Amino acid sequence: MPLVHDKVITIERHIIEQQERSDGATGDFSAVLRDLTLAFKIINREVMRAGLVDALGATGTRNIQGEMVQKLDAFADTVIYRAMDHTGHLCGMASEENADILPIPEPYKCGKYVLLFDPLDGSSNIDVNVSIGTIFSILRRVTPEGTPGTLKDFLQPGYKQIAAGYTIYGPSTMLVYTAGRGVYGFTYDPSVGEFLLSHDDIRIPPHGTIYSVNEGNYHKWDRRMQRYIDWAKKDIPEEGKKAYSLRYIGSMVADVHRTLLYGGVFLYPADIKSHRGKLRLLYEANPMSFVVEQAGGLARDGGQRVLEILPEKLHQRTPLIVGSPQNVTEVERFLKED
Ligand code: AHM
Ligand code: MG
Repeated sequence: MPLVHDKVITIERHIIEQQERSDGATGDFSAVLRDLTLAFKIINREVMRAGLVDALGATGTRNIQGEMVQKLDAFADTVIYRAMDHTGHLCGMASEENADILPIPEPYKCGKYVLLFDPLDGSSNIDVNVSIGTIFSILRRVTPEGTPGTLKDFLQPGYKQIAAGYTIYGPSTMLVYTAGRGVYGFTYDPSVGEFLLSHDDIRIPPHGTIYSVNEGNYHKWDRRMQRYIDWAKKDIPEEGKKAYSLRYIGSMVADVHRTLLYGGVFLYPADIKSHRGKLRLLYEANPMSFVVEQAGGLARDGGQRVLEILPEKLHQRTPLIVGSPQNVTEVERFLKED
């Protein structure tokens, strides 16, 4: 793997360097990120050997969304909780797999932050060996310190996130994060057990020629969304436009990661069956939108900036249009037409 630096930078070193550049940083927040990377390494180990052990397949129970819980989802959910519950930095957690807030157990101290996560996104892809990922979002609490976190601490708009990111378990495992000062990508080197900086200051291309959407939902979409997709597929010589390519993995982490690096747009629109789309605002849309915006992209719900949506419920869903600024603006142009 070619290194972008003349020195080898681990994620730990990078987090510390970022912390030193921010005024008044106490190190608590850096510790949260560092503790999280341990959980990601453990999940990565299980994902990588999932084919060898009896870890694949469903547990037989359904989660809060009514979907079958996969064994690895349950494992990842527990690993993150257990890696973070005793650190003294969090006052609560919330996961896509659990109906309610996950409290910090006695006798551990309640800290300044809350953590929200989707332990294994794209879990329907587990059994067919396709990339999956973990998504996380960190907010500073708004209720008094020292007490257990409440719903108020979690229901904050996305622009309040102080860090967010994802780990993608694919041909190689990568961790991509932002703490509000650019986006950085680290590739996991299993031989030394470290995430090493491989993608410094990621910038999304201003325009791309890939659209990514579950087009099987075409007939359930609003006609304006249908018109955009029809347009995306066309060669329009007088506009100098060539037909865009379609790429859809069905793992948001993988689809958005590709969009971040190659440009283009990822969409999960509302439809006549799901009026608010499919993706969860707090566990999926907000963290991925924060990353993409920090890389110079845009993230909208079809009417407003995703990061400005005021959440009302933990498991709230939102339509999502995220990617290169010019592509997202193109989609919005179609959505505004009659
Ligand atoms: P999950 O969190 O249950 O895995 O669901 C979210 C996933 C996203 O990764 C992906 O973008 C989307 O669901 C795919 O949905 P669909 O199968 O409707 O295209
Ligand atoms: Mg998910």
